[in-house]
Amino acid sequence: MAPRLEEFEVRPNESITSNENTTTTTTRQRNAAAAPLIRREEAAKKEPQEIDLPIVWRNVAVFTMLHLGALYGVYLCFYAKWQTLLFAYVLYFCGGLGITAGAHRLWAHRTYKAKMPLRILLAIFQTLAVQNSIFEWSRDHRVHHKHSETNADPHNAKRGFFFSHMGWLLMKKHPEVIEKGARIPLDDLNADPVVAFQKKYYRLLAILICFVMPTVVPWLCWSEDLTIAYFVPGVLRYIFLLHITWLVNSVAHMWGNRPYDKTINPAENLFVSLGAIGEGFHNYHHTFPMDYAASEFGAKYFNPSRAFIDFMCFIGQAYDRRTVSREMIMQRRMRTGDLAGHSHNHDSNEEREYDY
Ligand code: ST9
Ligand code: ZN
Ligand code: ZN
Repeated sequence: MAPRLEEFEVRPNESITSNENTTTTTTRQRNAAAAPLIRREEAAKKEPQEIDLPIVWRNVAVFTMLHLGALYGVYLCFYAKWQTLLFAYVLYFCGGLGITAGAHRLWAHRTYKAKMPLRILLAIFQTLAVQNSIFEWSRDHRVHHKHSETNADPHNAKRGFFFSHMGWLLMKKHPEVIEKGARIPLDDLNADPVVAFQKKYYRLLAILICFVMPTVVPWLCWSEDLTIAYFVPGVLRYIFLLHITWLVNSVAHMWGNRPYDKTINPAENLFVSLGAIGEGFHNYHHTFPMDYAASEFGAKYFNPSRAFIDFMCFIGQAYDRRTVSREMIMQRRMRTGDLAGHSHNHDSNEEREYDY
């Protein structure tokens, strides 16, 4: 029988994979709660990596074409009107919010609740990013959290930088992704009519919102050349946002500080966060996935996605933001992380007043 959603959710004092009971990694992570920390390098040695899966040449061809198109888009930037460049940036930001505030924090982790108009807006933004439907994105992401850095992780960072960055989209999924993914509760996603509608018409919506609209708007509104409109706010903006998102799976799973949990790969990476509008604080996020801010800090360290959710709360479109108390963060740092630099990082003016 499939587990209930509540069983899948991770509480702050639990290891990310605390429901798992089959892999060496999980045993290690569970032990980490009580025993001295085992080094990540030691754990890596214990995990056999199976990488002999068929390449999907269709995807290789499509991504090659898109990347060539994006390069042409870079060249065309020099000939684009300023309105077109601004429009491309706005689309990048909106698509980013569709991933961070939408697919990630709202649908995959349920860190806050959103009313119907906001859910529709975020679904449009998420479609603009063309990173698979909300349903598929959230399903893969839940599997990623529950089975991080194992064969069941769709973009297992232990299979190397390229695989975790984009290689995982160019080959068949490891059977364990599908097998263990089938046990992940998805009832909430199936029950959301916005998610269901987007899933049903995904291909058509993706073409219209991600490629047709960005091409037609500059052409109609400020008489931009159609080729420039297609390659700059269309293809280049799309590929750029993809790479920024993928950096979270590759760079932020390899390099950075680990103040919250030293036993896991995800790290705090400010460089990634700057592009990923507040999603580079990945050690915090994997330790406390239920926090809507996906970071211990707000405005002090660039986090526009959190500001967007706060604003939506202010205008009554979002509510029930979930977060973690300072006390809990400190306890966890003492148990599995470290307190180095804490006094510098701690922003005493920033209350975590929305602790519920
Ligand atoms: C893209 C996604 O780019 C990017 C996600 C990034 C995530 C980042 C997370 C980081 C945190 C957030 C940070 C945000 C930062 C944002 C910054 C913003 C400024 N569980 O998939 P199929 C089953 S997408 C359970 O075909 P194959 C299921 O029955 C880019 N079951 O597997 C499924 O059927 P269905 C654009 C699962 O054949 C069936 O298996 N998109 C699961 O091995 C077959 O599934 C593309 O390029 C699961 N997890 O093919 C598309 N998975 O779905 C690329 C599968 O009908 N994808 N099943 O239920 C593909 O072509 C294929 O998936 C494949 C694998 C070739 C990769
Ligand atoms: Zn991750
Ligand atoms: Zn996440």
